[in-house]
Amino acid sequence: MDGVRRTALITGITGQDGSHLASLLHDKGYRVFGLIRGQHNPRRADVERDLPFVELLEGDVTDPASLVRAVEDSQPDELYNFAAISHVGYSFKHPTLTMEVTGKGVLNVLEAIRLSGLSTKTRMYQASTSEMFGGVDYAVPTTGYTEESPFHPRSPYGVAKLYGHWIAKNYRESYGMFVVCGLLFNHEGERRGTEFVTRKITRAVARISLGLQDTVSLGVLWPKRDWGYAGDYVRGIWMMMQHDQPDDFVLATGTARSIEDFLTAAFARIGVEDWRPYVSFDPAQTRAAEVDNLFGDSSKAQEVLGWRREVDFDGLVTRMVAHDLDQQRTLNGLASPLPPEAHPPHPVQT
Ligand code: G4F
Repeated sequence: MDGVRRTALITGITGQDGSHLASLLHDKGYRVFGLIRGQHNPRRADVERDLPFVELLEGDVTDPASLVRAVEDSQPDELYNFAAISHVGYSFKHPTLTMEVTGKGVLNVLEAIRLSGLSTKTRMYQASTSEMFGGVDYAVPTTGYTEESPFHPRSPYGVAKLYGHWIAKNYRESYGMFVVCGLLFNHEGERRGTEFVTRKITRAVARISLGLQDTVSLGVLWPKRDWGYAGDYVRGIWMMMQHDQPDDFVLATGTARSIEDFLTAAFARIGVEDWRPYVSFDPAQTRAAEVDNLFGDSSKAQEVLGWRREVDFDGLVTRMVAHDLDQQRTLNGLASPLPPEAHPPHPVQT
């Protein structure tokens, strides 16, 4: 830091990326504000407990006036827009709400910066996503999707994110605003919500191992995703915002693995070779359209920003299962037989 304390405003502070980024920015000496929704948000207490240094401002990305107030009150040097309905399956059930929050919410954030007269001061990060690439086979490059690949979203979530991506780029081009778009492939970890498949699996594996649960119900197991560690990706996001030019960057590992692969790796951590007896099919977890195969090429972020991931797939699965074993033991009053080396260090790496 240059001696002047920088200020950041994070929307989506209750989510995985908001949480990781708040920790990272706090460690770097930032003053951190978080936008929190609703009068009685049950997750407010979690943020106050886990991230006590975050100054909470009430507001909602669907409420433009509340955004203007939050931006004026915090005067951020950097604004990170993570607020979204981020569950792809949920977006099929609530497509209109998804467009309001995940799509139009981006426009509201951009306008709040502009109307507050902070277009030249505030840098903005827009959380774009690999879901925008979607699933057309002919478009899958052999080395993975890049910043130049065509988009073909396959869900209301993906379509809403694509609107957010283009309106962010439009404000960059039209008004010269410093708006960065990160095209992040799936990123997981101990702070991931249990509604997403990786954490649903690692939590279930821990509970099955401890005799707290017999099976886990999942949707289709063949889709492939490019799974990285959220702490690494949030560090990449911060690096994008420190670059001298606003730009688009892919963050990915470059390797696609199926949900079956993830199950094999997770169950292996508790000594189970054949996971099939523990997994049942739940049609409610399937989607009206599926994305078959997503993997990205992060060469640009590596070359331009010097970004590297530190946690590989095996390391990711190990730390998630170890964390969930620990957490389930604590929640259920069971003794911990884990040796110290099984406990991963603090998840955020700066
Ligand atoms: O874990 P998922 O829900 O993640 P998905 O759909 O890839 O989206 C995540 O990553 C995106 C980046 O590409 C983000 F933009 C997005 O916000 C989110 O973070 O599902 C992964 C795969 C899908 O193919 C899904 O059909 O797992 C399959 N799946 C199978 N059974 C399941 C389940 N997904 C969930 N959530 N729950 C299941 O029981």
